[in-house]
Amino acid sequence: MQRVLSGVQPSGRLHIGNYFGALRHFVPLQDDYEALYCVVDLHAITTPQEPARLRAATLETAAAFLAAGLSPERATLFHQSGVPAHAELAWLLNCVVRVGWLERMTQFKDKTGSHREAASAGLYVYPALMAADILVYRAQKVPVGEDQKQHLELVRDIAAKFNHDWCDGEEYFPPPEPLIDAAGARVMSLRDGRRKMSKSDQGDAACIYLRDSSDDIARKLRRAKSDADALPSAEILGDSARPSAELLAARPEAWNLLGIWRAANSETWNDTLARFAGRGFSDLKNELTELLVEIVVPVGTEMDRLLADGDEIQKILARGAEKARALAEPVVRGAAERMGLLR
Ligand code: AQP
Repeated sequence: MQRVLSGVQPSGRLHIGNYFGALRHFVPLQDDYEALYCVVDLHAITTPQEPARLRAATLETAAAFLAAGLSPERATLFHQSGVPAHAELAWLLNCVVRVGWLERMTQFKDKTGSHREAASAGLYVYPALMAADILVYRAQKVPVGEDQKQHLELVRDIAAKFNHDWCDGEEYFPPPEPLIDAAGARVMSLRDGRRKMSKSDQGDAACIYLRDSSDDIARKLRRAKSDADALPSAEILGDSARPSAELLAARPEAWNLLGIWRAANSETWNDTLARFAGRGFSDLKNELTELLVEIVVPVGTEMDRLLADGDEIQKILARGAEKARALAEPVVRGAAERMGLLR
């Protein structure tokens, strides 16, 4: 059975972007793969985190895994810092990855903007830790959003260089492949359709969180940014199955709300456009509210139930970490030996 690995940062409250872009796709994979899903707390601390909030967000992220439908019996659910082999292999890989490669990573540039000098070194070498997360399990498949494709390419480069430099060409680390779901969505902020919906977004109105109530969802969608035109019809796509970058740039808020509908209803762009063609934003917002309440509120309610007993979640993570350590430790040992480190 092939192995998949993916992670979510406990850097804030989980939102519908995390759900439609990641969690919902994780669930069916647990039946077809040996699946490992981790709460990547070591990634979260690459930006400042308040300790009590980080602990709470770690439990909340694990609760979201479970509420979305992941089963601790079928998948290994754990917290990254519970498996020290991730950090250990990350150091070895820091000595493999080239600065020139890291310099090309657009996420670092996007996240730091003009404050590059003040960013943590951890944020800069984040891709080496991501490489370790995957390679320490020799995972063959990695479910990622479009935004992570560049990092995964780098992971493949790091694996190839390690194999070449230290293993006489033996494929010690298999090159992992992305699993990008065609129905996957990139959900944008409700306040600015050009920016990604993000956990670390300041202000509540830009995100629909998984634990939002139906009133919160209705209010946020009512106030979501819109424009003055009627919604487009399917003809605007031409021969393409999805809106082009030009279309997205011209009406980012319209495409975002339509895209959330499409993802939530698991349908094609053509079907979504056919449904809303020529109608106004208020119709879309009303129908989207109903649909999201139906999907999101049960997930949030289950998260609340699970979080009422945080001990149980901690036990699940601890058991998962124990299983993950048993897989990861021999791999990091083998890598260290190949590099000439005494064991
Ligand atoms: N807006 C989004 N639309 C679709 N998918 C998304 N993901 C995140 N935001 C969106 C997917 O969720 C998974 C977990 O993401 P992550 O925690 O590793 O970090 P991220 O992508 O940086 O998520 P955030 O919410 O934007 O967090 P912060 O604010 O901390 O940076 C990934 O598979 C990601 O593709």
